[in-house]
Amino acid sequence: MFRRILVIFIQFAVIVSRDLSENERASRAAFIQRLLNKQRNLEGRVKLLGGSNIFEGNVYIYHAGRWGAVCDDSWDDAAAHVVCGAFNRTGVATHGGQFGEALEKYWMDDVVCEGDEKYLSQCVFTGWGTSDCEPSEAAGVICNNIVKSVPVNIKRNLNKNLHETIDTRRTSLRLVGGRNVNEGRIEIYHNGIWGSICPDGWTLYEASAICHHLALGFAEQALQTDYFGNSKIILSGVQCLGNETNLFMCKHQGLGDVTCPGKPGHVAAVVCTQHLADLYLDTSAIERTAHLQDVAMFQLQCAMEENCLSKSAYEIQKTNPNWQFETRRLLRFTASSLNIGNAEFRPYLPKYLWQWHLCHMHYHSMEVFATFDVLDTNKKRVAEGHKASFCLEDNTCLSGVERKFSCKNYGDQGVSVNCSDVYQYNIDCQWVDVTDVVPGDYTFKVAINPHARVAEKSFHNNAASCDLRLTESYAFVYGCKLERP
Ligand SMILES: *[C@@H]1O[C@H](CO)[C@@H](O)[C@H](O)[C@H]1NC(C)=O
Ligand SMILES: *[C@@H]1O[C@H](CO)[C@@H](O)[C@H](O)[C@H]1NC(C)=O
Ligand SMILES: *[C@@H]1O[C@H](CO)[C@@H](O)[C@H](O)[C@H]1NC(C)=O
Ligand SMILES: [Ca+2]
Repeated sequence: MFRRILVIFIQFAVIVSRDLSENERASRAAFIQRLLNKQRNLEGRVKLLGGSNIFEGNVYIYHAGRWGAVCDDSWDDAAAHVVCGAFNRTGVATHGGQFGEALEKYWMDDVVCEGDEKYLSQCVFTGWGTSDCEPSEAAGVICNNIVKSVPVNIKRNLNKNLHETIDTRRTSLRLVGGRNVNEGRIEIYHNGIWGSICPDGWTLYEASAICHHLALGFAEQALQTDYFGNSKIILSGVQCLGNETNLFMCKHQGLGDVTCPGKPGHVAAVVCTQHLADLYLDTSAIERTAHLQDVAMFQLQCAMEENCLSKSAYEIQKTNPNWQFETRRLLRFTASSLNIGNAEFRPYLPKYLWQWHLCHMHYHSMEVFATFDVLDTNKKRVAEGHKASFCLEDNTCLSGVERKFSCKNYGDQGVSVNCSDVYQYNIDCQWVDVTDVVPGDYTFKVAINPHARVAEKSFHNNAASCDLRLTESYAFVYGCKLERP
């Protein structure tokens, strides 16, 4: 029966296409054009499904003509911020298919956002369709009811230094509601009242300025919570670099009667400590070891699985039957970081969430531990390599210090005080794929703990910004300066 209908349908279709008039042809072409335009307009769009309204649900993103789900590995509130930003709202992340299993194949995995990206596709992720997640690992968001008055990316430009808008001699700061003097919500005294700080965009950078200001050491946690109680919010849009000695050196958006997106009752809070790790990136090791190497793609299969090559490599793999014999040009270098703090550096994820990577036969404990970028003179990124921490361990230690952390046998991961975690230039993925970069002068950037996921005493020694001269045959990296990621 079905077959018969099908046969009739095909005959019908053949007749129709044979007898198309010019007009019909034109209208059909227009229809296809509209379809293609629609696909192009939808590219990168997100929608939320499975929630009780259109502002919550599992996240689906449109790419290359179809909708796909997002896996919840590394999914957090910064990503939710980006998704909800499309509705001019803020939001929180949900995990483990809170709104049901993923209904489509995964388009994205290991998504790491800064929070101020305009589109989800601008965040770092493993690459379109590269995911080994189960349908139960769908990532979702719950966007808040509060409509943001100003989109995040515009807000950043409106910020002013706090010391320009307040009389710092009549303003003070205190922690309230903590279990001890080192923690609590932050209250600021202004115009005769003590008020709280809006927690929107509150990170370890802002928390660091608070702990420095109050002479309580360093920021261990930056919290957006009502756990320590709350009071009227009188300061919003606070943005710090993290090295300020007091809050007044930071930027802010509103003071007094302010609007604050986010969960009602939640305010900015901190936990300060005297004991923290502090990774110090060795710039001389980068300058000394950077060099080019041409490698055949058949030697890079593991690296391809871990997404360590640029997009063109994956296109070649798809379109060229002899892709194994193509070569990639890699800028290899050694990244070494010494813990100069007074506490161990421990991975962001607890051990049970570490991922076993079959190709390299070890666990990954932090999704993005380091980022490497090549920027042109307009600061446009022309090549990037992002690398999960293969494994954090004590590779070398100063004399008299014993190695404690080792990656062997599901060992504990971390970096001890006065020990270095070293990624030698000759290990897989310790490179930037510069195959598509034309010779010229560039900036080469390396950053460790780039999203400040793990607390450190200072983040201003976590990144190196270097000059890179690329010619047809060699690479020269020089003039590295330490800075914040
Ligand atoms: C978000 O705000 C911008 C600027 O105020 C506006 O142009 C845009 O239409 C708004 N979007 C939504 C979904 O409300
Ligand atoms: C903080 O770091 C920035 C560079 O990231 C620098 O320009 C500034 O002077 C530093 N501020 C302090 C107080 O050290
Ligand atoms: C680390 O090295 C510094 C400088 O060499 C030294 O002052 C400090 O005591 C060492 N700390 C530990 C825990 O070994
Ligand atoms: Ca550091």
